[in-house]
Amino acid sequence: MALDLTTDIKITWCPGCPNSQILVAFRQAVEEFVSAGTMELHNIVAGAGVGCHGKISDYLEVNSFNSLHGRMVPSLTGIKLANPKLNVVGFSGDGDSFSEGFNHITHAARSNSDISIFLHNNQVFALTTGQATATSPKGFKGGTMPEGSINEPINPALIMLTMGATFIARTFASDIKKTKEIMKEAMLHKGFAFVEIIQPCITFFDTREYYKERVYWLDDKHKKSNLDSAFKVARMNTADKVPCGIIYQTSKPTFEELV
Ligand SMILES: Cc1ncc(C[n+]2csc(CCOP(=O)(O)OP(=O)(O)O)c2C)c(N)n1
Ligand SMILES: [Mg+2]
Repeated sequence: MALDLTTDIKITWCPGCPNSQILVAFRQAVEEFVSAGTMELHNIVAGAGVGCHGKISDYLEVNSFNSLHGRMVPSLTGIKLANPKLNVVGFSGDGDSFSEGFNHITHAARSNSDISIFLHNNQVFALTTGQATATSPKGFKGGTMPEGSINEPINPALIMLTMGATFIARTFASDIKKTKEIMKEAMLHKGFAFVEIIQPCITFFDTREYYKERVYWLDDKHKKSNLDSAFKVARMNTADKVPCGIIYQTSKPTFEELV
């Protein structure tokens, strides 16, 4: 019988929210791993932060939990350390990990903890109705910044590269197949895997057209093991084009192996 990862809980995301596409991509990734015998369902743990993205744990029939806002990453590193057999993934938000919990994600990347983080980057605090986060563009107008954000945005992929993450990718939620494939690569990677998922917030910051025009997929010409090329690509999302795909991948001992 096909694996059913749906739950009875009513989905309360706005109709059309790309969070649903991320949910489908992850369910498909897990279904494929389990049916191929690559992973056992009871060995998968999915943590979630606080925000619209965090509701994903309610809609997944896998071992899952909600952390405190910004504190999901250290919970995951603890889980992985306690039971290294587990495949540990976390769904986070740009507010959750790049405003509130910034110290946790950077240090987990630095120590190469063997977990995967899927960042729902909608460039806004969505659940609390549209304030600017650390990834909102300069000039972004929201409840707390009616005259426009005065700060330059943080570039998550670039930060992760700088901090030493060993797998860094960017994907666009509307491409479910590519998102699923990248999630699978991240979960198979040994070490800290970071996936930035561009997830336009259709209610408070609708960037669907903006990204549709700019997203392109890296091809074989991009050497993902080359750090200089990775830096070049990671920086490019402030320009007219937004490169997606696996930006960087390397191998080094994990936190769990070293402690
Ligand atoms: C410690 C703490 N600070 C603030 C909040 C209020 N809060 C709840 S959700 C949220 C926004 C989350 O934004 P993000 O992580 O980007 O998730 P999104 O809703 O955009 O998916 C905030 C600020 C909280 N619950 N806990
Ligand atoms: Mg957000």
